[in-house]
Amino acid sequence: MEDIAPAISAPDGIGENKLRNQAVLAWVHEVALLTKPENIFWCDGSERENEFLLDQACRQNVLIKLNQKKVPHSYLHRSNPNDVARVEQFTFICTPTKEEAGPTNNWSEPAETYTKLRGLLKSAMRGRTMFIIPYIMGPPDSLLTKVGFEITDSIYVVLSMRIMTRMGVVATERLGEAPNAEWNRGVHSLLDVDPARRFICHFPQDNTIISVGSGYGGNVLLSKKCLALRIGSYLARKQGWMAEHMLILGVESPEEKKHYVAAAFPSACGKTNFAMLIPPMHFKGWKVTTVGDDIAWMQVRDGGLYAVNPENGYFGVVPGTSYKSNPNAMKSISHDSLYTNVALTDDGDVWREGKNGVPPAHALDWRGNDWTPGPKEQGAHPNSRFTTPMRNNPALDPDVEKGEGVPISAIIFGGRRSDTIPLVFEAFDWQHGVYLGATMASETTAAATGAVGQVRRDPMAMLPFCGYNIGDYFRHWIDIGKRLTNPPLIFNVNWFRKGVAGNFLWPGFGENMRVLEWIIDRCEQRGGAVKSPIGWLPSPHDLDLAELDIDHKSVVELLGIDHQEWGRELAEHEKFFDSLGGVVPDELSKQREALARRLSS
Ligand code: GTP
Ligand code: SPV
Ligand code: MN
Repeated sequence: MEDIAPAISAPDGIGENKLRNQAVLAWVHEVALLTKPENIFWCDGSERENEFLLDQACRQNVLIKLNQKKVPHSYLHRSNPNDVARVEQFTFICTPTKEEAGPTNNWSEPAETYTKLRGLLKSAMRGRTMFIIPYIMGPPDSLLTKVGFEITDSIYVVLSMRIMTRMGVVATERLGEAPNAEWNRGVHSLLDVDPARRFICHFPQDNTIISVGSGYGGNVLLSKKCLALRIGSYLARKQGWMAEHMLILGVESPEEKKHYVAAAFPSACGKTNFAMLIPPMHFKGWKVTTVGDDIAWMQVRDGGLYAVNPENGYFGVVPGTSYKSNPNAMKSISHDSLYTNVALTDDGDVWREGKNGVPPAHALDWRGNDWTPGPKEQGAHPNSRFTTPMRNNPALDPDVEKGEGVPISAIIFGGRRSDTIPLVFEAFDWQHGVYLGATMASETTAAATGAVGQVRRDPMAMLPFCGYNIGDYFRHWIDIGKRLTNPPLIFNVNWFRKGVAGNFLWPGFGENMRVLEWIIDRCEQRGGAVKSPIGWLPSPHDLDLAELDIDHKSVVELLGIDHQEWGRELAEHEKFFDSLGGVVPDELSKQREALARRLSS
């Protein structure tokens, strides 16, 4: 598949500049002088523009049109096989000092890095079209909403950004002409898609992102991890709000009492699935709605925490998504969606591992090679993704556009842990909750390049996404807690605990409603729990397990605390804090000591 498409000539009325902000115009001019594109295409976000670009992308083999009867208005993209996931080792935070980036980030000196990137970008868009994408992150009427511009030479990026953000005129109008308005500068070029020239660089002080050498989602849809999380978290601390790697869901009881919950799970650990949960039959009258599936921007108001989803679409994991596991996602991606790196059936449909039904006898795999089902090669890449507008989601929350956000009753941390961590438990208070987040760990997944299945500490699921010193980030969490007179309760969950046979003990997906109900009960001060050394734990009868096919022994195992495992866990917490070289706030070290005392008493 061609990564790099030749320049596009647009018909009249498409791709023309209508922007009047001189600061943006000057920056675009400067980037054009450096990258020397064949032409410049200003995106307005219109339907006509989208149709034109989709058609061009198909002509250039950047997209393959799928069977329009099976998946209407949907397309397949194949990225370069060397470029299928986020690249944490090539991701940099370029603050004036290394200390500002902190112990968990790759740091690179700003002036040197700009020089290096300018060298790589020199004439990089020769013969190509330079697209300018104006976009906003957040509902149009939110105070938290940010304006961004992404310059890119990838038509796939343009088409994806149109789904993932509110793009076009809405952004240029919001920005206006003020020379000192706050807006994010994003520059992306595919270059030659060579891992040796792949760098994702953030300059928080300049509100600037430069990404080169990749065409894969998380590296190039600069609105998402780069702006909404890395630059976002930096701005959030400075401006007194929070930018978190969290889903946001609404949960309504049969009595029509509604709560909102935000949950931070690391990449490919279940956020999209939890955000789209459909309660099992037994939970008649309960309803779960999605506000967001990946990112939450939150602010303190009247002593409570309020969240908005800055995004406009979902960039979700395809493998494992089926009518059994996630019907809302299946309905969402049944039309008007982009698929990246899945298998293509002979009749123009998409296929991937974990889809219901029998695999096709023959297909083209994610690389475009002939493929037949078997144990050897997977048809879809494990990190294959869908890009779909949130408005496709049948369970979309009605308040998703509400600028003031939705009130958060509970925050949940969770990871992929085969052992040690119980199905669910509750922190004693905010600071203990911050400790749970700061010490959480998860087995690595295919969402980033590198080894899969290794337990690593991933504080608040933000290890790859915190745009500044993690010690200051922990401090920010503690400080936010001090401003909350009505703080959300904090919980920890683990859907992935395994039995001795190596099987998941918990059925997960829709059945996670049983855990969610307990969490809501706790928020309403009626759920039962026992005090344990690690926090408030439900006993088996505190969870509603009616009509669930699970044996009592598994439930006891799921909720159990193994002192030997916790001894090791505690040692890992200490090792992790020590590895951060003294930046951890005292409050959290004290939490660790208190945990140690509780475990040994
Ligand atoms: P990112 O988009 O990378 O941030 O991922 P995410 O956190 O949104 O994860 P997602 O919901 O896409 O799930 C990732 C993988 O975990 C998929 O293959 C799911 O099928 C699987 N998964 C999600 N929820 C559960 C669960 O409750 N139990 C089990 N066993 N697997 C789950
Ligand atoms: C993640 O890895 O957490 C994702 C996918 O949500 S990406 O946008 O590629 O980062
Ligand atoms: Mn994510």
